[in-house]
Amino acid sequence: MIARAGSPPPWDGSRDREVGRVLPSEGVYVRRLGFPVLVLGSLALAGVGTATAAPLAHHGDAIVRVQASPAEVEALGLDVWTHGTAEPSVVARVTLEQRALLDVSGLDYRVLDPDLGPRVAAERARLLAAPPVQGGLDPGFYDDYRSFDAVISRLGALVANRPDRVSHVELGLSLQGRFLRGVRITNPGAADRPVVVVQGCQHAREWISVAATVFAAEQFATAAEGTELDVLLDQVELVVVPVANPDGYVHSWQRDRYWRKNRRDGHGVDLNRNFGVAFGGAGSSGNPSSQVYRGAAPFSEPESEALQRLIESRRFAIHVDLHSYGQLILHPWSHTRERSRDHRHLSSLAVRMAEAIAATHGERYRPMSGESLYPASGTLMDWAYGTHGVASFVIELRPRGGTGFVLPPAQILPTCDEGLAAVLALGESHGAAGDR
Ligand code: 0X9
Ligand code: ZN
Repeated sequence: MIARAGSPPPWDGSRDREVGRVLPSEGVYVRRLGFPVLVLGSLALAGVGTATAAPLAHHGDAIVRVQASPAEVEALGLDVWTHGTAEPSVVARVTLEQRALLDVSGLDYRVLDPDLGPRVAAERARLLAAPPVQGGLDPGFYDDYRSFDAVISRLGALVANRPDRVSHVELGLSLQGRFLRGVRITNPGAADRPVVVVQGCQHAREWISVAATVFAAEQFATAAEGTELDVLLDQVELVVVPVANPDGYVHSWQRDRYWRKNRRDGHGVDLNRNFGVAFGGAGSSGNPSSQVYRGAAPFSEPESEALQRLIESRRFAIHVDLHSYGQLILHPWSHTRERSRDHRHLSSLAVRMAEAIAATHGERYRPMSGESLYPASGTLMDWAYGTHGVASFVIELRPRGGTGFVLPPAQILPTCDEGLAAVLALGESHGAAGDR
């Protein structure tokens, strides 16, 4: 589907009932005096995405499994999607032009999906045809993926529904001026409860991480008195930030379903390589066109800086960074093979989360250290743990492989159940152990 000139772009969420702003394009917005101001000439800064540019069809893009290291596959310019856990192989997206490069590279590869085009088109058509989500706490919210504006609206509905328990957390603005917003949820009472932060969507295309974070916030926000979740809210304070990378998320809806980074200068920075522990090390790149481009310096991006400020604002006990895909629970370290000082504790928490997940829908999530999957430097998990002693985890949600980032909507709610089960297991183990 191509956006018609003069009509709202199909992906901006403007058909959703809004509490927040409608962003009619990817232009740079700033909030001054409480209202949004479009900065003229901003489209150049925003890169290729404009309100009227047609979404990329991804026709002819194939998914391949290459018998090689992530670094070798990255060097060919392919978009690495996930990694084999048992064997050194990489699943990557390859365009028709890149396929020729791959053919002459001498690397062994197998085609898993010859053409992503139909899947991308089907998802787009479905979202365009879907009825607009209703306001309030309409349960239909989880029937499909939701735009950035619909997510912001939903957070507003949570606050409106339980103002005694839920309040907004403002972390600042993204590069293009969108809200970096979360919610704080706790029961009235003591002010010094340990804080648990759950955040999603550092990576734009990982849409299920947005649904899962909103769902977790909502289950806690609306928990009835005396339930397990309510009792936990007497003991901890929960901060939930569903979209850590709003500009990338909007770009992924409007223009390129497989966009990963933020929108810095059009090429973007991988936020999860932009943090200040092991910045510049293995599994990150200094090449702006790389999918793991680390940026000019640690915290060069407003989005990572906002998360830094959040984590430094309080004594956080636990951090969960939701991603997709692969069905994995990763604990520190990400950047080095060395065991972390808390390896046994962190890996046992990861195992507990995996067990709690399995108990919901029988799905297996594999616990392991980040590095044993592949090295990644400058990650949020390593920084939160390494600098602030936060028990930090990455959960790679569904699917295990298959459809990759485009997870069928029927799997949204079950995956949300899994994310919540993991958070609950962590929260409870923390309450019970009382060790941080
Ligand atoms: O590479 C990342 O940033 C994360 N995976 S994703 O496929 N969602 O991009 C995981 C980082 C966790 N650390 C390691 N795997 N080392
Ligand atoms: Zn990710």
